[in-house]
Amino acid sequence: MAERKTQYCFIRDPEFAWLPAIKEGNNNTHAQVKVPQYKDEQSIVCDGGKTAKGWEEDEVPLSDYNKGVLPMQNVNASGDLKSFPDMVNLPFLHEAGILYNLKDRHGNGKPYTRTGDIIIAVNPFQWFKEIYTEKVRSRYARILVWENTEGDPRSQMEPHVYETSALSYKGLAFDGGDQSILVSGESGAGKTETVKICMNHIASCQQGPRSSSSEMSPVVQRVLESNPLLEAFGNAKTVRNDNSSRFGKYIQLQFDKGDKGQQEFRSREKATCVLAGSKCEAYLLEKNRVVSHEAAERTFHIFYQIVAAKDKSKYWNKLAGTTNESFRFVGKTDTDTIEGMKDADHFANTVRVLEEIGVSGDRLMTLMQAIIIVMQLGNITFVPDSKDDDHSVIASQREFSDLCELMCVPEASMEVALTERTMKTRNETYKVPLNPAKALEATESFAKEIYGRAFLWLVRCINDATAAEINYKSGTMSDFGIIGLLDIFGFESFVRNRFEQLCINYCNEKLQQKFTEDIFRSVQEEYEREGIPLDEIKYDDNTDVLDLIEGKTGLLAMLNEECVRPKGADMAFVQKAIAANKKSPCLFENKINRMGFGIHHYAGKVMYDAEGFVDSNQDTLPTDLADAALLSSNEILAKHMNNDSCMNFTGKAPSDEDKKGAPKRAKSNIVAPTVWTKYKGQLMSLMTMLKKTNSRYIRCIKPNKLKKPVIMEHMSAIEQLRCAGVVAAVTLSRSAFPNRLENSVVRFKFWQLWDPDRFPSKATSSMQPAEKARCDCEAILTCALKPLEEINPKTGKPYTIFVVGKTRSYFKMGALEFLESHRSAGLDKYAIKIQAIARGFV
Ligand code: AD9
Ligand code: MG
Repeated sequence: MAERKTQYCFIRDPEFAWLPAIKEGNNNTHAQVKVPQYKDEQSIVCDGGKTAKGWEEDEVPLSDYNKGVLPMQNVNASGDLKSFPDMVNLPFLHEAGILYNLKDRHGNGKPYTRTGDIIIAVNPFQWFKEIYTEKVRSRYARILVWENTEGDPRSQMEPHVYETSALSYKGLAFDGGDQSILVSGESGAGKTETVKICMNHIASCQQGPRSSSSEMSPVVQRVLESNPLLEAFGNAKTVRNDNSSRFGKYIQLQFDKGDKGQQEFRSREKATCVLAGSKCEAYLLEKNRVVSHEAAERTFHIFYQIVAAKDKSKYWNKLAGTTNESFRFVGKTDTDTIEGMKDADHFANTVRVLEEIGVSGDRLMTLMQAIIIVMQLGNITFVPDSKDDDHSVIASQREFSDLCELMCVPEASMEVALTERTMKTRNETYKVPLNPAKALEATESFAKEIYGRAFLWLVRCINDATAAEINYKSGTMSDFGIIGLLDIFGFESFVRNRFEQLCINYCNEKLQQKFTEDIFRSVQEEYEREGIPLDEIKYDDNTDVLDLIEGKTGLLAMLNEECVRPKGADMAFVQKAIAANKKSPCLFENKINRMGFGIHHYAGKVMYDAEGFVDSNQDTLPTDLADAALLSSNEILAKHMNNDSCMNFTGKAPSDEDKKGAPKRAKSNIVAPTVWTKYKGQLMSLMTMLKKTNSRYIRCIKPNKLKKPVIMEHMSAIEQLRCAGVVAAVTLSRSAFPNRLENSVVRFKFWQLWDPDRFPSKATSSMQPAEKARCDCEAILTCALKPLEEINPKTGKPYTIFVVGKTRSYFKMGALEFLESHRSAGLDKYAIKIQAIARGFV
């Protein structure tokens, strides 16, 4: 019988990243490749050329094989692509294989896919209620937490984020160590929803297999309800997501693990690992959104909620009759409904939950009035003084009087604070006037600061109401464990990237470093389990980029240095940073824009525009405004404005000694740590916390920008997989042996390439089936891959082409392709099957 020459493959495409194709007529230099003509997104299905007229032919040089053509092996007899719930089982685990596997599952209503221990969650943009039912929830908890099963029970279950939550709970309850779930992805990919799904599940896991969530304890309820509250104040509608979190958060669920002295809780029957509270840490609230947002977007939800509230005049009588347009910072919006609920109804819910966590009466008034003060600040306008253009006067007198009344601050003090700036040098203190533009800038930074403080105040209130530490310290709780859930902005690369993007990407580099270390560890563990030598694995880490950012002469140090110079400038920062990091392979100059620079991040190149870096990094409130705030009767303004902005990153206020030694800046006389210093401190403590936990990863993918079901945009999906480190993880786990197959599959597929007389198997009848399969594979592969054998001149021994582990066989590049191409020579697939059955291999 003639040798079968048709092979399925993926070919690179500029528009669709990879397209399924058929490779035919293999000669030694070129392959004839058929690709589908119709590049219509919806019509691309791997139909193995079933509709022949839809395919065109192309000559592809075989030298391109590794660049432009990738093997596709998971095709069934009718030419359809077979998808795998766990991508570890994909024989060829490359970018194209991952893409089409996810696409196929996404198209078939399966949002979750596994790659080893990582869950990839493709946002379905439609709620599949049936996969989140009580029954499904308790099934995952029962099988993964409570039942004693042999082997990995996940192999029998559809991948789900419930397995991540269940395994985390199990890890904490039975193995004892703290756990974490790190969720990442771009805006709108589904991070926040995923965290909520996991939190709900964890809260129900503890109740054991038999109880139902209708008996939810008040602690659990409070912990779960703190989510919508944070969303009211920290989320906003953006073009990418109607309910976009404009801050990062790390929620630590705290569990009472029972008596420390007794280890009994580790046994399933007596497990007492009960959710006792939670604590939340917030990162990088997007304060700029308070003062401006794109026309198609909105500011934070709470502003619309207050304006829409039926009883708004309760919080300030002058709100009566106002609309969104009455406030410059709020303005026109094309929607009054978020996640299917009207702003007014959201407000009623916000107030209900606030009251539940103890923010009621005067405290509720304090919070709402702080928000209204922010809104009112946006209505203050300035004009030049008729006598001097450099001075400004308040133009919106009535609005201003209302503001002062609301703040309970004398008008005269407030006016001076908004229109003048106090400067201090070593020997004297003097005031300089602000022109209208500068006065407006000061007003806006005041508004941003008040909002930021109100948000942190709220986070503190939530923590006070939900944290279990108080019980712990008071002795009612003796051992205390944690499952942390991280919902943090993914890697960002826009047309124009600013200081905020650098902060976000720095955070992602830190997390990537941990991710790589964890993946490396899991690969090590797999190899150990399979009995394979470890010296084969090599991987690239991102130490170079982290050095460039946080090293001694790195960007962070250079920017901070520039911020304490009297005339710190963005341009000087760029030039110094470039000069100090000439040797860094990750930094590059922007030849066109001297204010620009580029960084080779792990996820790709990003060009930054340093304009505004020095200012953004300072973000300190002028003393005049901080002092005016102290006069206010509103607690958020009076107590929480000044002291926190002077916190250094260890959390302590700087000592007088610190202040003396710190360089003075003419622009502002507050010596405060920069935004970056504080942020770095926060990240360092986050990383320290995470390092003490056993981390699991969920990578969220946004399949399309239209936020529509079913559609998968290839280019963007691949980009996200790369940014999420999925491709890197796969590359790392497959660096030594790119392809793998289960031993039983190897034996079934390739036995006909075996000459048992020349290469006898060491299997004996007394062996267990797995051991037998292993021995057979050893013999089959030694025989079948003989033609590829090459001698290493240094050792005189053959190079390794394959290794047979306890359950899987691992192949070097090209070996599996070789086996596949020789597999069916001389036999058709039915004959193979019949003979395999006859030999007892199936
Ligand atoms: V952002 O960085 O905060 O802008 P997230 O948090 O990644 O973003 P979010 O969780 O808010 O995205 O999800 C965006 C939208 O996708 C939600 O409002 C839902 O409409 C939709 N979504 C997310 N996850 C699911 C899901 N598992 N099933 C159905 C989902 N829809
Ligand atoms: Mg979110």
